[in-house]
Amino acid sequence: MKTISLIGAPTDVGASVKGAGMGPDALRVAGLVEALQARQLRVIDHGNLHGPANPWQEPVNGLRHLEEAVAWNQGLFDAVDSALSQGHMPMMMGGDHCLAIGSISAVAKHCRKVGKKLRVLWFDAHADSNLSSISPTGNIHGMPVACLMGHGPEQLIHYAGHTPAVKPDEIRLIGIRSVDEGEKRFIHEMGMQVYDMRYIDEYGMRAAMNAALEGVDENTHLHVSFDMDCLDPAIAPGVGTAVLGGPTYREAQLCMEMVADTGLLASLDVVELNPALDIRNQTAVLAVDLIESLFGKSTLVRING
Ligand code: HAR
Ligand code: MN
Ligand code: MN
Ligand code: MN
Repeated sequence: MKTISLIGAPTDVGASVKGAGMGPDALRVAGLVEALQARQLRVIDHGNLHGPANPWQEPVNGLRHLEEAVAWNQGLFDAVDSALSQGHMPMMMGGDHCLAIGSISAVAKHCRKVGKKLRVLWFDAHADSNLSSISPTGNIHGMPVACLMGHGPEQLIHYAGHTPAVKPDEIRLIGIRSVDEGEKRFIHEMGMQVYDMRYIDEYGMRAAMNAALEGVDENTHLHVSFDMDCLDPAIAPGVGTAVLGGPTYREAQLCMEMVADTGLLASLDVVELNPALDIRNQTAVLAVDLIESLFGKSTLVRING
């Protein structure tokens, strides 16, 4: 029986909209633990990590709340590292997306140790590939992809023990539709593979997911980093930085189902859920619904494929 380690990281230090810190509890209220148990998974809810409060300051040298982001990511790195070394599947409940730095750094360390290939599927409206020198906001939740690829402040790029934690060909960005000019240059320089909304409009979600999953095999550790603002705000209003034109309910379900079909999911982040902006917890309920699909709950009527 698979064991899921739920790790709550209740902070919004990486954002400039308040409220993502309430995400972990909103997921619990929406029935996350029960839903996973119903999928025949053993669940250990480790509760919420502790870390510094949000000091609510302006950016310094292009970075807002660096010290606080470093502390939260260290705590999360340690928690995910410990879950993986016990053979559990870590599920990080954010919190804002800067937390993926600690979470995925621990996953990258684990992959190197056990000799697995890493593939990160990054579902997001944003590219999260900013640098302090080009970010329009200084918000660190706009920078985790760059940090994981070794481009970021010293304190955020060495958790894994090898830098970069993630190589450009180990990550795929999916659902992207809000990219800053500097990020576009960075993405091209890195040679990252991006399945943006224009790609999804033209070729469909099935083609995008097939392309994003190309090359994964039994020796791949598949990590999903799911930013709730990836989804169209019509179905997911409870996020701090909503962008029109995201995947529909069915397109999102298809993504989850195609990941489930690989049988390779090995770690997960669910981030940027902002209960303060939600309507009767519907975005958290949707997150739980999508997570069920990620773990194999299917609407398929076909029997034996
Ligand atoms: N690109 C913008 C910035 O860097 C907006 C980033 C918003 N990020 C998230 N995470 N919500 O994806 O500030
Ligand atoms: Mn994000
Ligand atoms: Mn986003
Ligand atoms: Mn260094």
